This record gives sequence, C-alpha cells and structure tokens, in this order.
Amino acid sequence: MRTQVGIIGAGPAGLLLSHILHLRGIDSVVLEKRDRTYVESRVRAGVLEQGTVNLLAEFGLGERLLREGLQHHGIEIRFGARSHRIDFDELTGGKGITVYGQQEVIKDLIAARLAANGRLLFNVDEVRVCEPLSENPCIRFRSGDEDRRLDCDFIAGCDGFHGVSRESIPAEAVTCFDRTYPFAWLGILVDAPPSSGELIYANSPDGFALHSMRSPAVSRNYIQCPPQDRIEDWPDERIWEALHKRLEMLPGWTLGEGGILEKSITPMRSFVCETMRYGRLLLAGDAAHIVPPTGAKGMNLAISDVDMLSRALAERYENGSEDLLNAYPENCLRQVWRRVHFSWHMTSLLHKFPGQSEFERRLQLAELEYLRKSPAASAALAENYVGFAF
Ligand code: RFL
Ligand code: PHB
Repeated sequence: MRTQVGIIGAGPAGLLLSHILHLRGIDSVVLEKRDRTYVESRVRAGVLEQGTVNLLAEFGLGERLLREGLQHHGIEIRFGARSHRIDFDELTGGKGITVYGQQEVIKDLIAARLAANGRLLFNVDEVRVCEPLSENPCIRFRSGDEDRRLDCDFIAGCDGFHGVSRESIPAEAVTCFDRTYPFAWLGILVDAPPSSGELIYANSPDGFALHSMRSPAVSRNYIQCPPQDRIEDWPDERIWEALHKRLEMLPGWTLGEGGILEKSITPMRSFVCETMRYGRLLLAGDAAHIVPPTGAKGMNLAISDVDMLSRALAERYENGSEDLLNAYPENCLRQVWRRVHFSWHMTSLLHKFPGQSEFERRLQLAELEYLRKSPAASAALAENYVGFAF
C-alpha cells in the first residue's frame, strides 16, 4: 500500500491532519490500534479554545459544533468562601471557549473522512516506524492475519502519549522534560443538567474539584484524588460526598446529582519531547507533549500542531520547499511551552499538594486573592484560557 502521508493514530490530531491534507489535495492513510466504537466513545476533553473552533469551522467541521457546542463567556474560581468570575468578554475583547466533547469532534472527523472515501484502518496491531531518515520511510503493521506495509513520503506520529512513534526516535536525538504531579483526577460523567452555566474550578481545603458539562442534560465533574487510587476505592456515595464538600462553598449553591454514566482516573503529568521531527517522522499532539488537564489545553495543542504540520506539508508538496517543515518543531514548541506553563500554573494554584505547608497554602490564597482584586491578573488568566497564540 502507498500514500503520501502515513498517519499513526485516529485521535483528534491524526484525524484532523488527514482531513486537512485531503482538502489540500494530499493523500493519507490513518492507522488506528483500537476499533471505531472505542475511539468514538472515549470520554476526554471538553473545552475548545476560540482558535480551535475557528480552525475546525474553517475546514468544514463547524456544522454540529456551532449548533450543539455551548459557548461560554467566563469561568468561576472558588476558594475559601469566595468566588471570582473571570469574564472573558471583558478581559479578552470578546473571545471565549466552546464546550463540546472530544468524542463529538472525533465523530465529526470520522464522518468527514469516510464521506470523502478516506482510508482509515482500525484494529491494526504491531505498528512500527521504518527508515524515518531515508527518503522512503514506511510503516509496518498487522491487520487481521496479515503483515502489511504502508510506503509513504512522510510519517505523522499522532498516536498519543503511549504510542510507538516517539519511542522509535533514538534516545540521543531527543530531550524530554517531565513532571509527574502527586495527585490524579477522578472524573465522572453525570446524567443531570449542569448546576451552573459556567465551569467552576474550586480550591478547597480538601483538595481540587471542577464542575463542568457536556450538554444541557449532562454534567461532568472531577475531584483530585491520590495518584495510586483505583475506581473501586471510589463508590458513588464517596464521590458525591467529596464533590459536595469541595464545591459547595457559597451559601445557596448546591450541586445537582444524577446517575453516573462513566468514571475514570487520570494521572497528572507535564511532558515535552524536544524535538518533534526525526527525518521524515513528524510528531503531533500527545505523542510529543502532554499537560495536566487543569488548563484544558491538551486537545487544543494537538490541533494547533496539526494546523502547523498541515501547512508545512502543503508547502512541501506545492512548491518543494521544506522551510516550514524545518521550522515545525520550533514553531510548535513555542506554543507548547506557553501552554505547559499555563497548565502547570493552574495546577499549582488550585490543588492541595500532599505535605503542603501552611506557608504554601497561604501563598496559594494570596495569589487567588490577587486574581480576585486585580483585573490585570485576571486578564492574564483569561488570555491564556481562551488561547494565546504567537
Ligand atoms: P490521542 O487522543 O491519545 O489519540 C491517539 C490515538 O492513537 C492511537 N494509538 C495507536 N494507533 C496505532 N498504533 C499504535 N501503536 C497506537 N498507539 C496509540 C490511540 O488509540 C488513539 O486513538 O492523542 P491526540 O490525537 O494527540 O489528542 C490529544 C488529546 O486526546 C488530549 O490532549 C486531550 O484529551 C487532553 N484533555 C483536554 N484537552 C483539552 O484541550 N481540553 C480539555 O478540556 C481536556 N480535558 C483531557 C481533558 C484529557 C483527559 N484525560 C482522560 C487524559 C480531560 C481529561 C480527563
Ligand atoms: C472537561 O469538561 O472535561 C474539562 C473542563 C475543563 C478542564 C478539564 C476538563 O480544565
């Protein structure tokens, strides 16, 4: 089998890359380890930056997103018995975010690829990147009982943090930066309308909690938990008790309960792989970098990488220039480090660190109070939250 760009992974990065390349007249094949139902139902991100929404709409993916996505003009931060609203309209000159589940983005992308007869192979196994430094790289994989080979001009490694693409770059060719946080997030999807029109981030004495949503009928909540905890440690009653305690800081506000549709625990990590290119292998999205979800940046970053990679590949095919491909790692990493910093900052500000001293707690509260009092501090948070590109 032959294509111009072989793409490993059918997450937001791989599918969007394939879609944009198609619109630019470049052929690709996407190889995905899991089945279609699995990738379409994986509950993950929910917040899209303004730039992400604009990009998806520009490439014809806005129809359902603009109809069903919930536009938000602010977020609320709770701490102590206080509440502070970050007003995006006022602080960013009218930018905002859209709440639309990652699995909905995935469904839209798969539908678009299939409508255009795109080649998407699910359930592939034993994927290997071959000869990335040569002019004729290929991807070897197993599909059903067959050993197969995909010859291509370029390979896009969009296979997430646990994929094979990054691992196929020799250790001496990359530098990795890694931080593991001493807590995880327990997330639940709930069959109940959201209890607030906007997301609520809470720094409570018992630890972090977040109230979010997916639709007018479904809410999404998270609580900080110890990283070694398992789902069995958290029966429904224990989750609700922690959520009520951490979120209900203001008189008169209560969190609505409902049937729990899904439960999962996510470890928290910041990770950046420098470089994002090894010969004709290009990394995009979580394959190259991950952030803790506190800033809601992971999928947005994956999409920003794809925007740059698709332009670089288009330039290469249209006029033979590799200037943008050469600049790809540097251009992406500038955006990546900004968001890595923001996600780390939000995480540090809002969580209870094990062994945290009273001094450290006071520093958090002092910063939260500064945020509440200073429009400049709130504007900095708002600008990063809705997406700061440079
Ligand atoms: P993905 O989505 O992990 O997709 C990678 C795909 O590659 C496949 N794969 C392979 N395929 C073939 N061969 C192999 N050897 C393979 N190994 C893996 C996988 O099956 C998968 O289909 O990476 P991508 O495309 O880079 O997208 C990244 C995003 O998924 C991720 O950054 C976000 O989900 C992060 N994230 C959030 N991002 C936001 O922008 N806003 C949010 O509000 C937000 N909230 C979140 C989040 C992530 C969370 N979890 C569960 C990690 C909330 C949570 C709880
Ligand atoms: C979500 O709705 O899943 C969500 C919202 C905000 C975050 C992370 C996740 O920071």
